[in-house]
Amino acid sequence: ELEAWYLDDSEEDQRKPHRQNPNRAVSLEQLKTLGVFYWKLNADIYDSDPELEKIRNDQGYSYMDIITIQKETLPNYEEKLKMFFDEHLHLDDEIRYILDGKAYFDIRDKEDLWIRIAMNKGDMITLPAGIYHRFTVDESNYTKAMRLFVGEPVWKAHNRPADHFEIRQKYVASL
Ligand code: KMT
Ligand code: NI
Repeated sequence: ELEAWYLDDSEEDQRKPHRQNPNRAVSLEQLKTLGVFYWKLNADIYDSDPELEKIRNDQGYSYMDIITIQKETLPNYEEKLKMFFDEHLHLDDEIRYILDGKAYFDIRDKEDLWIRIAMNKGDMITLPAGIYHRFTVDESNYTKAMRLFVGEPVWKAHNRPADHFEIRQKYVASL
């Protein structure tokens, strides 16, 4: 089961959990109302998993690649982490499947508050086009993730403010 919570407002290391005290948990139901969808898969068999195949077919996730986010293997690691943690949106859904390690996705709720989603091995989510979000590794500084996309991938991130995009207005109207 996926775990999510409202972030505290400390400026400390982004890789820390940043839970409030007491913790304010966010349910999968709440995430669904924001357009976030979740699957739990067996990451040990990702390259021959019929469940993953079915999701990819049903959702049209034709493209996939694998990114390993760690200092040793990702060129310009610190710079990229900083980029990923800048609040942004995309014009398409962001679909990520954690194959190993851990990571956090932060998303904005309807009141513009930050929700942190803890992603562990086997967790797959889609963030809807137009939602403001950001990404970080946790204190283990390591995650291996599959990136999926409908058709040819567009990685372009539009940093906030990006409210003029039609997809943003469509997303806000859907809430
Ligand atoms: C994004 O756009 O937020 C990302 O691509 C995050 C890093 S991929 C696990
Ligand atoms: Ni993104």
